[in-house]
Amino acid sequence: MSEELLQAMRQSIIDGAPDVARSLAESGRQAGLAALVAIQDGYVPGMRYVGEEFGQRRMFLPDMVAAAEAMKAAMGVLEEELKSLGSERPTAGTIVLGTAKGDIHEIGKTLVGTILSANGYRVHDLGVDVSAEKFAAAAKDLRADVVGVSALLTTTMKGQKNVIELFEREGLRPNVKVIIGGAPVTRQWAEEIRADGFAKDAVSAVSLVQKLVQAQPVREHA
Ligand code: B1M
Repeated sequence: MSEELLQAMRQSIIDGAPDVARSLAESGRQAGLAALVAIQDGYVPGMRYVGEEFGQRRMFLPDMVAAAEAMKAAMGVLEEELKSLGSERPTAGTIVLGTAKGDIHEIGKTLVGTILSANGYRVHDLGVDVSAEKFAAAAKDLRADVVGVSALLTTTMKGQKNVIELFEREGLRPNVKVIIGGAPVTRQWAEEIRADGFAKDAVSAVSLVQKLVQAQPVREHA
């Protein structure tokens, strides 16, 4: 049953069918299918397929837009469950999150934020197309422990580098860890630009943040 459901979820993204995607997410909830399984094994493979087909010019921009709408419809249902996964833990740390300058892909970044919130972190999502200056201002204002920069385009990965370089120039690095992620991002890129860490998906982003926040020195308060 759950294999069939996962397959239907994948297909609803390929078809760009928000109503179907939403109703399957509801069926999954009723059947006790974990939200993360629905996302990772149902909807995301559909997104991956659409991306590959787009790359091969067998699907086009409107298909990607429709797939994203379907994904967002499903996430609307599943986010409630993801948020409730978290316990009543005190805040584990403050995270500023956003997608790099010039990049409007938001689904993966939003998912990372939801899972971090569910794990007790206070997450400030700056949205998409965020400049290095905006990341720096938010990190200072909010006294962030970790700043996360998502990039889905090879051309916008340089926005991640810009954030790190600005943080270095402004002397923010000792107090604020900078992590990066997104489909084209690799460990090698993270090392090259001196990021504090890289996570390949939302679940590994949580363990990375946990490790970094635990290792943070105690801050001096002005
Ligand atoms: Co675009 N797009 N897109 N797109 N899009 C990709 C990324 C692409 C790989 C498709 C392809 O060609 N095969 C390709 C990029 C090629 C490249 O540079 N390597 C591409 C392109 C080319 C473009 C445009 C340039 C197309 C055009 O206009 N001709 C354009 C660019 C717009 C811009 O940003 N300036 C564009 C536009 C769009 C839409 C607007 C139509 C739409 C986004 C809608 C939205 O987000 N509201 C869209 C979509 C949907 C995709 C694909 C199909 C799916 C992305 C997605 O949501 N995946 C994508 C193909 C693909 O990725 N395979 C594609 C699901 C999501 C859950 O996964 O985002 O990878 P992901 O996030 C994961 C991990 O990466 C990780 O955790 C997440 C959850 O597990 N992660 C992090 C993400 N951020 C993290 C941050 C972290 C840690 C982990 O720490 C900070």
